Amino acid sequence: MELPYSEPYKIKMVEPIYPSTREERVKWITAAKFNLFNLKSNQVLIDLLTDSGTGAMSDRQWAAIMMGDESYAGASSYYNLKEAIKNIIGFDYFLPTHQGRAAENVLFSAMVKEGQVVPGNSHFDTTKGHIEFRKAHAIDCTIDEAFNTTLEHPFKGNVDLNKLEKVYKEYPKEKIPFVIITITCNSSGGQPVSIENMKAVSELSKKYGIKVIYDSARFAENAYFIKLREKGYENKTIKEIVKEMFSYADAMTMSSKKDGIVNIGGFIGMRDEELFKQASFYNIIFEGYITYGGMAGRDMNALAVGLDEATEFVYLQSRIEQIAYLGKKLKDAGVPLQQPFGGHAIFVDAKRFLPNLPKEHFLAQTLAVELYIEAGVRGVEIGAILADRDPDTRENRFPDLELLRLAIPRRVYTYKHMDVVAQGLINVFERRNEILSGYRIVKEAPLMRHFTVELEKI
Ligand code: PM9
Repeated sequence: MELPYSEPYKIKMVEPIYPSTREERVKWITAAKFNLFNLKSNQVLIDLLTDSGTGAMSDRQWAAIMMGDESYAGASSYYNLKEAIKNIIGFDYFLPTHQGRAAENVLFSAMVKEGQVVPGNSHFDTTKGHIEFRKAHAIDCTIDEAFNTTLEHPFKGNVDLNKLEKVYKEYPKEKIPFVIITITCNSSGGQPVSIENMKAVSELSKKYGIKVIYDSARFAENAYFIKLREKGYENKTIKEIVKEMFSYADAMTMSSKKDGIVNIGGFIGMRDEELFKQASFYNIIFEGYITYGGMAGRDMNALAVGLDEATEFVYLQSRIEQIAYLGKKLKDAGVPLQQPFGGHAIFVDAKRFLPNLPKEHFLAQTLAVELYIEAGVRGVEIGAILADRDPDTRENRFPDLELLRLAIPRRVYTYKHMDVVAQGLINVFERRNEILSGYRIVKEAPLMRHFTVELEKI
């Protein structure tokens, strides 16, 4: 009989977590105005709020930290990272930033102007925020299949080429600074984009003279799905697939807190020297000198190692299989999920979970609060609160997908933790008919309201 695989690491350091009672959790979440971002971390048993910056670094990464060069200019850590980006991703030019949205801020300052449109596949909220902050508009061109959570499709992150070409025909090229492809596509459920689709977007965009940018936070997970699902890639290494993926892009933004397996950091990768020069100007204003851009030398060193580790098959297999284990347990119990399972998270379909509640009750948020009260598990809403208001009409936007995301930090939790998460959500599912109302907003910020929103029970 074939042996099962196991995690390709053993644990050297642990951090205690504490259980709490249901009564304590009700008190804490009420004081937090039903916004899970307002909870203290010690009020949470299993924290699936995000997989961003929450991973466990390896001994190689900690060793690299000790070798960090903190010189203001020209640090060896910068050159280590530059070399890793060139070798793994393939871009000649790069700028470090303190995290992903900072990379967006710098690059978009150089590229996006008021009145422009930026097509893409379900732009992430910070990406959309940085587009709308510049009084430009994000246009969603994701394939329709992504919005039917019951449909099995190998690449639900794909861009619909007809939708994209419609944008290219409707607007002059001066109005479209670039198309942005998010790999994997977080907002549609951690779903991958195929190489075929990346290539087709690149060819179409070349025809219309439009640049292609990747939002690359989970690029390695995307490559893993390509290896498993796309014909012709089964025998290629993850690193070979990554190189090909990026060969179809002109530039990239990166939140290194995800597939860089570091706690903080980001960068912009570029092919074109002229764009690098323009972006460097904004990097110096917003982030720091071009050879550190908001990152400590030690963190750049850890990131160089993290990029290498994240693009190894055995690491990706253990990560993505753990998520699938959680997904399968929930699916077997009938919990409605986005399928196939995502690369970094399980996305629970709150519309199908709570079909009797009106959308104005913020279904995914309601579910997130219920799961926290049930089991001390913190997930995050990817739904109408996150979708924010329309910048023109200021009306609430109710997206097609109303999801509760359970994002799994890298190399942090065990299969036993997954059992607790699954049972907690299954318990909520079994009493779902007793959930008769959700929440209304009492206070919100003008942009990216989900971080600080205050709610009350309806
Ligand atoms: N994503 C996430 O949890 C962290 C912020 S919301 C709790 O999924 C993509 C695809 C992301 C992303 C962050 C960013 C921004 C850009 N693109 O958080 O600024 O998923 O490093 O990256 C989060 P930073």
